[in-house]
Amino acid sequence: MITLYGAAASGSVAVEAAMTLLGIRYRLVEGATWIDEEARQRVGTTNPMRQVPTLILPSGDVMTESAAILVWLADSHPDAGLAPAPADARRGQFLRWMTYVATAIYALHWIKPDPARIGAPPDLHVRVVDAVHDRIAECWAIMDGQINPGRYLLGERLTVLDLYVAVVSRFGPWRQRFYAAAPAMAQVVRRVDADPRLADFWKRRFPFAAGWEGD
Ligand SMILES: N[C@@H](CCC(=O)N[C@@H](CS)C(=O)NCC(=O)O)C(=O)O
Repeated sequence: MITLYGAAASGSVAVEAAMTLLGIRYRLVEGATWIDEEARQRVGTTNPMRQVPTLILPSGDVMTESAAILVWLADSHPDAGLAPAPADARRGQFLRWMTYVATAIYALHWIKPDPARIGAPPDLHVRVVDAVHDRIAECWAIMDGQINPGRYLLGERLTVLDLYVAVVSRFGPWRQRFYAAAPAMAQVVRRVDADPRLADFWKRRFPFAAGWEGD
């Protein structure tokens, strides 16, 4: 069985959502790495980046990087249609936006738990986090201006890109700001939030608690 180092309300939730849709059973090692040193140390024994999601495959291979994990899961289960196949005309855009979310947006979150990680003095931490949020909102807006969603981001079928954007857009600067920055994608993430196949899953792993969308 696959072992997943993950955490509620983290990027691992996108991977867990994909495994849920694919009917893949996994053993979860829970730990909020961004606030819990013990959780960082635990996952650090297999992933020196000390981050979730980290997967240990039945072969013993370690798999990290949310975008790569999502693409790999989708490609390993082609009948489920969670990614355009390599020969599909939408494949290029699929890879483009999976990589963009990982690099332009998700990677910035590493700064936020402790802006001293990029050398910012304590009196500037709030300003740094605000600037990170501004940049994330800008990157969502740029993506929104370049993508022409149907029911889902790449057309009429849900792909792992939809799961990825639905989850990462719940992080700061939170959904209200995402809706304003990315009105076209806003409709898609609301559809993914409401997917009946994931209703119980969202409740457990990224609950829509009061105020979850932010101001
Ligand atoms: N490049 C990694 C980033 C993963 C990541 O940033 N995970 C966060 C949780 S959402 C984490 O574990 N942070 C730990 C830390 O900040 O030290 C990926 O795409 O999977």
